[in-house]
Amino acid sequence: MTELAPETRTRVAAQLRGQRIETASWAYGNSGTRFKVFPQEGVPRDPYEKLADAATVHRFTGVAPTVALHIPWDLVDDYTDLARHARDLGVALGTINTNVFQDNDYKLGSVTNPDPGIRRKAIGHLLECVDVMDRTGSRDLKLWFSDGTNYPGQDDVRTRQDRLAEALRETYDRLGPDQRMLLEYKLFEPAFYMTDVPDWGTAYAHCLTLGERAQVVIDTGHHAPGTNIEFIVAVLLRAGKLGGFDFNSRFYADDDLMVGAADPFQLFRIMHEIVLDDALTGKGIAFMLDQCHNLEPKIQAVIRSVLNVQEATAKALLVDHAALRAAQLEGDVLGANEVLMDAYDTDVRPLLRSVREDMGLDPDPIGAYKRSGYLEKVRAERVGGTQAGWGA
Ligand code: PSV
Ligand code: MN
Ligand code: MN
Repeated sequence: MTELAPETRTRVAAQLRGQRIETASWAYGNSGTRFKVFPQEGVPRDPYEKLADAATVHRFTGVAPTVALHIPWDLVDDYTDLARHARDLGVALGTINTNVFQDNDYKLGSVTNPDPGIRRKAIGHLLECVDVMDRTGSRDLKLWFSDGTNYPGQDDVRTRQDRLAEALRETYDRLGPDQRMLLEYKLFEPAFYMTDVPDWGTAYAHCLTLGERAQVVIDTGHHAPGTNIEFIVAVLLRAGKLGGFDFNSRFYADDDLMVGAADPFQLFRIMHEIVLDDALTGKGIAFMLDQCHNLEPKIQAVIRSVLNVQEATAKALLVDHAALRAAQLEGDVLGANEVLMDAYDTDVRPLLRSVREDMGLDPDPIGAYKRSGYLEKVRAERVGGTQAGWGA
């Protein structure tokens, strides 16, 4: 690697030290596909143990201090106590994810269901999740609806949008002044003909009507193949409506594989837009992982994912913005592209190792985790770990 100028190194290192990545409680539990869940030894038996695994990821990476919960997958009697437990472990509870997709009642939809009684039940769950946030101190409520239809004519698209708008309004109005609503879109699945929130445009339109604290969340696995996700990032940033990411990677559909595994260049392009907007820290964007580790060891996979995000970020931070701008203004098509590729082609691993040393961490988080004996310990202690909830 060409030596970095000392001032570049100092600037990039400071940004990398300040970066925050939120891990998801469900990544630590057993998961699989609709064909099979292959159980792993040592997986957590309850939300308390999931937090212990998340704290382990934070211990070795130093940049993953919060954990997203999914309600009711992470059902406990006392969320204040769970928040205290998280603090004792050196982490905090993060985004609260709602679940209005697993009850039999939701066969024809949750908040867009034709039956007003079922819509009331679904809204009730969303409001309960805000109660949970009050106890956990979480800032963000993340909404993803599996609602949609399988056949043309099955239900009326516009009426369903009206029902959705009503539910979002009631939930938004229940939020405290420091709480936000993140609305997630997904092209298809489980609905195969029409999804009620299929794309960023629909999510954006609802958020715009709701108010400032309603923001769009981009799950990188939720688009048609070939979609230019960094364009969506840029447009939402420009509009002040990007609330966060659910990071993962995909080859086909919503694969939920490790972020940066399938297309590290796409992740770099996304992070480049973030860096261009100076939105890595301080603008409230939540950088979350939404992944399932069906085959690979889970804690190690989450650590790997955090490192993948860090690597893409480090490369994005190395883009020479002045040179890029100059080439763009001169109409130097290849020159501008070369500026980006120079940054992308830089081996940032030595830089990240030294940043970790500056933070008092082992420069090799995966090696350090493996040497720590944590997995052997939990394998011995935990018998009969729980399902993540997903792919059951
Ligand atoms: C739906 O596919 C989704 O991306 C939502 O974020 C859910 O909360 C999550 O997956 C569950 O894994
Ligand atoms: Mn998601
Ligand atoms: Mn998904």
